[in-house]
Amino acid sequence: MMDHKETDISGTPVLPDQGRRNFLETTAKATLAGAGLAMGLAACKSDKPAATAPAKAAEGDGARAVAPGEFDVHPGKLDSYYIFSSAGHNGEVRIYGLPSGRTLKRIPVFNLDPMVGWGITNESKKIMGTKPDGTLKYTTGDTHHVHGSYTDGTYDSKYLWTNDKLNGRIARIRMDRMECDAITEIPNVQGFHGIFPDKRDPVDSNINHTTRVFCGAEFHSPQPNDGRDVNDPTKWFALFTCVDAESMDVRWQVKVDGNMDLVATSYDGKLAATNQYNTENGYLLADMMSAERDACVFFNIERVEAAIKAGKSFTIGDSKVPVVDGTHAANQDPKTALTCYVPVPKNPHGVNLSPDGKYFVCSGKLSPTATVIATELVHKWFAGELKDPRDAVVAEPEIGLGPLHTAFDGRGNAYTSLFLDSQIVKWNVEKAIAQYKGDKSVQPVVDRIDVHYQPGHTYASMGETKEADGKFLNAGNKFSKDRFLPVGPLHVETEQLIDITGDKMRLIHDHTAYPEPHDAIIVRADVVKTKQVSDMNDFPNAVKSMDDNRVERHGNKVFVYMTSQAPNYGLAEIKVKHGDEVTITVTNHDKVEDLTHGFGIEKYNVNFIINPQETHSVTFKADKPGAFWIYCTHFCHALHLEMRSRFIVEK
Ligand code: RUQ
Ligand code: CUA
Ligand code: CA
Repeated sequence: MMDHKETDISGTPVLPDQGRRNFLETTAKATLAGAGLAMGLAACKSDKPAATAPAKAAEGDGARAVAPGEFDVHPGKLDSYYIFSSAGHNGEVRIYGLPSGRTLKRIPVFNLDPMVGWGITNESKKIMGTKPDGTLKYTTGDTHHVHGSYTDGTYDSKYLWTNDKLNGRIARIRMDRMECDAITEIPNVQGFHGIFPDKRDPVDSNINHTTRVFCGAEFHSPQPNDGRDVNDPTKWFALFTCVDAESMDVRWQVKVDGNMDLVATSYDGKLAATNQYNTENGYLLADMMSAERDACVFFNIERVEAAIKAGKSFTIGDSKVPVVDGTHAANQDPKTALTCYVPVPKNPHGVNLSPDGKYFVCSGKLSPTATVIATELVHKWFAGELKDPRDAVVAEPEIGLGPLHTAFDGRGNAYTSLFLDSQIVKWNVEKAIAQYKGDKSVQPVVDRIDVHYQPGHTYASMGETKEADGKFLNAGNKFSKDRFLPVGPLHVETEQLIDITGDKMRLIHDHTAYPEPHDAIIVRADVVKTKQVSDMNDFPNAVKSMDDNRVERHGNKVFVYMTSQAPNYGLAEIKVKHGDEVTITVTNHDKVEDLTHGFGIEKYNVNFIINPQETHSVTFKADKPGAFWIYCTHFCHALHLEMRSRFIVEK
C-alpha cells in the first residue's frame, strides 16, 4: 500500500494515514468478500504492478497545496463551468457550478417533485407516461449517466439524455429550459445502463451533429418477457438500442452475445462501443466472473442500418422495433459483420473515448489494467484487414486496483478512477503504447492522488469533447465516511474537485452530493445557453387574457381557467360540486425573471409552480365537500402570503 499523508487544502494533516488505510482494507474486504472475490483481490495485490509509479507523498507539501482562496468563487461571482450530473436512484438530474460546487438545480425526470409539480401537473404526467386510468405508470427511476448533444465534436447546448436503469427508459432534457421534455420506454431491455449520443451521421458526414442515442442493456431477460422462459435463463439475452435524438422513437435494436455496460461513440459517427463484463452469459455471479477475458463490443452503425433496410431484421413480441442479430455466430465474416468483439481483461467497467478520437479505453475492474483500443484498427478489422479483434489493442498498462472509468485532459493523459486503491491515477496514453510495444524504459503512470473514498466515475472539464481543456477533474466517490459532519446512518457522498492543469494533480475541495450521483459531464459555462423567461405561445393551453378567467362546466367535468399575477390569482373563488372532475389551468402573466408563483390546494394534495409566462394544469376529483384555501407556495411578492383563492366544493 502507498505511503500517503492525508492533508486538508492548506496542507494540514487531517487523518492518520493508517486510519484511512484500515478503513479501505475493511471496506474492500467486506465488499469483495460479499462478492466472493477476496481471493481475486489477494492475487491482484500480490502481483502489484511493477510498472506502477509510487504515489508521491507530496499532497501535503507546500508547493503543491492549493492556496486558500485560490479557487474560490466570491459572493456574487459566477462559476466558470456547469456540472450536469446523474442522481442515481433518486431518479433526477442535477446541475452544479464549478469550481464552487454550488447546487444550481435539480431537474426531476423519473421521480416525483412537489416543488415544481413534476408528476402532479397534467403536462409532466404526459411526459412521464400514464396508465389507462390516468395515474403514472412509474414513479421511480435510477439515472446513472448524463450526456449532451454534439455539434462538430463538442456540446451544442441543445439536449441532455439520461438513462433509467430501473424501468428501462431514456429521458431527454431540453437545455434551454433545463427541463425533461420526453421519456421513451425501451422494449425488451432490463438494466439499461450505458447511454451515449452519436456525434456525426455514419453515412452522411455533412450531418455533423447528434441524431441518434445508443443504449446498452446490462441484464439478460426473456425475449419477449411475457412469462415464457422464466425458469430457463440460458435462453435470455440482451439488446443494444438506438433511439432517435429528435423524435425519441426507438429506431432499432441489436441482439448481442453477453451484456452491455457503459457506452461510447466515435467522432466519425461510425462506431458505438460498449464494455461487456458478462460475455459468459452467466446468470450467477460466479459464472459472470469465470472467463479470463470479457470484451468491448463495437457496433458498425452503417452496416446495422443497412441490414435493417435490407429486411434482415426480426421483431420481438409486441414490439415493432426491428432487431438484427449481432451475435458472434451471425457475424463470422469481418467484411459483413455488424459487431466486433474485442477481448479485454476480466469484467471491465467503463469505456471512454480520447478527445482526439483515436482510442477507446476500457478498464479491468477485476484486472489492474486499462485496455487501449485503437479506433483505426477497429475500422481495419471491419474492413477485413486485421485478423484478430484483439490486435486492435495497442496498450494495456497496469495502473492500480479496481480501475473503473477514464477521463482525458486533451494533452495525451488519461485519468482513471481506482475503486479499490481509492485513487485517481494519471497515465500517459502514448507512453502506455510505447511500453506495450516493448519499450521497458517507459513508465506510463505519471501521478496518483488519493480521493475520499473509493471513486466511481471521474470526468474532466469538456473531457468528452474535442475541446477537452484539461483544467478540472471531478472524482465522484462512493463512500464519504468521515469527510463531513455525521448525519445518521445514511452518509452524504463526497464529490472531489481536482486541478489537473499541472504535472501533479491537486485536490481543490470536497463538495457534497445527496446519494447517489454516478456520472456527470463538465461543460464550459459559455457553451450553455438558457432562457430565463418562457414564451406564453409555447404553451398551447395558455389562459392568455385576464378576461379569460372563468369556470366552465361540461356535465360533471369542470374546467377552471385562471391567471396569476403577483399578488393575485385571476379568480378569488372557484365553485364546484362534490364528485366533479376538476381541471384547473393556470397561466402566470408575470414577465419578470425569477417571478414564479406556486399553486397549492389545502387537503387536495395539489402542488405545483408556474414560472413567468408558463401554463400548467392539474386534474383531480373533488372528492370531499368543504371550503379549501388555494395559496401561492412560491415566494413572489411582499403580499405573497395574501395571494390566495377559495376552492369551494358544494355538497
Ligand atoms: S456506473 S461506477 Cu452506473 Cu456509470 Cu460506473
Ligand atoms: Cu405568488 Cu407567492
Ligand atoms: Ca466476465
